[in-house]
Amino acid sequence: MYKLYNVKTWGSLAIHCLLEEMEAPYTNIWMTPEQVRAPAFRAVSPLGMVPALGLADGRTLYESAAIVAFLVAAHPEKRMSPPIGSPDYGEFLSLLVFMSAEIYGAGNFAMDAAGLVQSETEQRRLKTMLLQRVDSYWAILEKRLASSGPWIMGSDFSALDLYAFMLSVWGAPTEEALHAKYPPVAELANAVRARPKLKAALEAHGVLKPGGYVASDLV
Ligand SMILES: N[C@@H](CCC(=O)N[C@@H](CS)C(=O)NCC(=O)O)C(=O)O
Repeated sequence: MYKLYNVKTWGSLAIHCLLEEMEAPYTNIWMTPEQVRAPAFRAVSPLGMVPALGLADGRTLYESAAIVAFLVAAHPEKRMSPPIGSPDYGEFLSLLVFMSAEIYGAGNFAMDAAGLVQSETEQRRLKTMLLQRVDSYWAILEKRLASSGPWIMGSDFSALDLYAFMLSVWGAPTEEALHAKYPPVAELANAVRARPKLKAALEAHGVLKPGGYVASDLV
């Protein structure tokens, strides 16, 4: 039985959806931002971040890309990735790490501009540059979806689509603006929202419809 450390609309959203799609047994531990930031949580997740996934043997995994790569490999029969070790799986990993390290990473830095540079002018400039970078990364995903969609791995739905969906929910300046700019991303998000197994989780996160995520800092 897994243990998912989960905060509404945060980085645990994709893992929550993946566990639901796989019908994997797990205990859902809803946390508040304050609980995540409390020093005690660092014993679970060293950077004090979600997602974190407790394993049956007492260990805990952190870093969203690692958790996705682990879950799809631990449950290959659920076919949430190409066959492990295949060239397609290599491409799946490239896209997973691209989304987690680059899109998620740059978005996080944009939100934390005040923690990175001092003056407000520099903060605004850094945030603008990082959000432009994130936008250029969406253009890469859009191109892929437009040429070989509807899913990121082509005709096969996979964990990558849940991950991309989560990132799109955080779209800047809004999810709706991201959809308007990149229609294939909107189609992917709509298709993820239509998956019956995800209804309860998406409702619980408040993202069954676009616009459920509010980050005043991202504008
Ligand atoms: N690289 C990490 C990033 C995780 C991350 O940034 N999580 C955010 C929520 S989306 C968090 O827990 N932040 C802690 C905080 O805001 O105090 C991953 O991919 O799992």
